[in-house]
Amino acid sequence: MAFTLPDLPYAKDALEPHIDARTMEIHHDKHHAGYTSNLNAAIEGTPLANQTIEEILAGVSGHGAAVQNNGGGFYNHSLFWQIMSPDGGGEPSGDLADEINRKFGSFAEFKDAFSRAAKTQFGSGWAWLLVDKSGQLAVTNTPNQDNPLMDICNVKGTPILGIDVWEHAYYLNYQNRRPDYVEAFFNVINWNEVTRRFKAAK
Ligand code: MN3
Repeated sequence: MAFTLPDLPYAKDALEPHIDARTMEIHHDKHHAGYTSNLNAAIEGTPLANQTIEEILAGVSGHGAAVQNNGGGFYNHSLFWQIMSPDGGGEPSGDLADEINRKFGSFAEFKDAFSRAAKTQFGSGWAWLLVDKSGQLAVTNTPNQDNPLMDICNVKGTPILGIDVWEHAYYLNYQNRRPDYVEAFFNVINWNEVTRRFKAAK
């Protein structure tokens, strides 16, 4: 069973001025489409073709670089589009807000930790907020298209929020100013979707 490139859940210009339409177009239609088709090519005719993407990533250490890079790229971008929204920004409420305050001290301290993880990831990669194996919130970063679902990741768990810090995610609008992109990202975070993923992961 082949994986399918998901549609963007909003128009390509919906996240402007924070993320520009041209970046969204190339990012979704070229990069994410490429990861999806390359993943399908890598698993075709293998036992992995009958697994979910989560199952594939959980055993990724045994599947080779093509599955690791493209499987991660397929999953990460599918999550990324969902956890952004033109109606996003602000702060979470309810149980997720309580858990963030308990774990990080305050929303501001969480934002600092997540932003630091995004800004200090050397080269291409992602920063994550995840629910770890003990049910605790954690922040981490990963190189390339790795993510916390992978058995090779140091901090394992279920990602509920992620930011793509590959240059293809921001270079047209922000050039080398990754910190400005990270700051702008907070204006489009879909906390309703992050909360849904938090509850599902607990
Ligand atoms: Mn990307």
